[in-house]
Amino acid sequence: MRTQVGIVGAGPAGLMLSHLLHRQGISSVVLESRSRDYVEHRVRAGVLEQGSVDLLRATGLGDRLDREGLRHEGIELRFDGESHRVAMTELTGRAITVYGQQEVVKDLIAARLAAGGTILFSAEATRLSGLESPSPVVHYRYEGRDEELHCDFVVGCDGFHGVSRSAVPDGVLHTYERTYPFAWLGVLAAAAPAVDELIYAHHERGFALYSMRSPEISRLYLQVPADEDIADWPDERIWAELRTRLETVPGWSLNEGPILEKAITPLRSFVVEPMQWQRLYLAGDAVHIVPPTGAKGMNLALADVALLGDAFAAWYADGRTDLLDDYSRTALRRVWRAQQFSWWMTSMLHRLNADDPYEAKLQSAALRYLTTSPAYATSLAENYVGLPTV
Ligand code: RFL
Ligand code: PHB
Repeated sequence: MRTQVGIVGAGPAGLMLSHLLHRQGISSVVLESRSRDYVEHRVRAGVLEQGSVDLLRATGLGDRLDREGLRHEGIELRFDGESHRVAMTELTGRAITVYGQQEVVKDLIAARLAAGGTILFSAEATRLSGLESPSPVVHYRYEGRDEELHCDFVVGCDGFHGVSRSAVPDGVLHTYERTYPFAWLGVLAAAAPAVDELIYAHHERGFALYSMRSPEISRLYLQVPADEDIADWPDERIWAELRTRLETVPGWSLNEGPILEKAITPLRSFVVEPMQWQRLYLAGDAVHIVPPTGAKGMNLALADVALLGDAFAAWYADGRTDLLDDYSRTALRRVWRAQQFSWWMTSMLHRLNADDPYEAKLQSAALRYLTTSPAYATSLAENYVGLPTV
């Protein structure tokens, strides 16, 4: 098979890139190791920055998003038995939209297939070759056979555990990394959210987050130790811990309901530089991971491929190489801004070290400062809703 841009991975990055290229008249094929049903039901991110919403709308993907997405103009911080609202829209003029990642993925798949696009599901890329030539190849397994996808460029959008990054020879890429001694236990529950806005709670037993997906579905997270086993968390234990960490404000209580899904995700900060080698471009979780506390992962994936869409358009229209050459440098500015913000939010809100009361005092001081200083609160707000330029 031959195409102009070969894309590995049908997450938000790969699908959005294929959609953007199609709008520029550039052909692409997306190879995805999982089934369509699997990727459309994988519960992950939920927060879209203003810039991501603008991109989805501008490219014809705003209909269901505008009907079902929940626009939020603030978030709530809970700590030391108090609650404080960060008025994001008042402070920045911008807002976030809560709309599940799997809904973005469903909309993108539907748009690509309606436009005659090619997404091969259950097609696992096994290796890349010829990246130094004008005609690189993605080798993949499909329906029990070894196949080849020949293209002009390969874009690795295959997430943290993908194969694309490893096609770059040793010594070219630099890795910057931090692992945290804790993870998030996330649940999806059939319970009406008890609030209109997200609650980020700092508690002596650990961080908790109250989020949502719709007027009927709540999404909740608990900080747990990194090596925690989900089998040790029966539903009743999860609700009890959520009540302890979130019901710290008089007169406020959670709505409970059947737990539909639960999983534990380790927290990690990770960046690989540069984001390109020869005819291979890397985007999204394949080259950078942020801890979810800043809600940046999916937004960064979309921002990367927005740059790539323009860069390929310039190359195919006029043979211009400047945008492709600048891709890594330009993308990394936003990546590192998000790294710093996500690390800061994570450090401020989690239980870091039980033996170090000094750290807990610093966290309280930072949280209190957010409630009294519009400048500090604006810094949080403008990063959270997404900076237009970085
Ligand atoms: P994805 O979504 O991981 O997609 C990669 C795709 O590549 C496929 N793949 C392969 N396909 C073919 N051949 C191979 N060899 C392949 N190897 C892998 C995989 O099956 C998959 O379909 O990466 P992408 O597109 O870069 O998107 C990144 C986002 O998924 C991720 O950053 C976010 O989910 C992170 N994240 C959040 N981001 C936000 O912006 N806001 C949030 O509120 C937010 N919350 C979260 C999150 C991630 C979480 N988890 C579970 C990791 C909350 C959680 C709990
Ligand atoms: C979510 O709704 O899944 C969510 C919201 C905010 C975060 C992370 C995840 O910071």
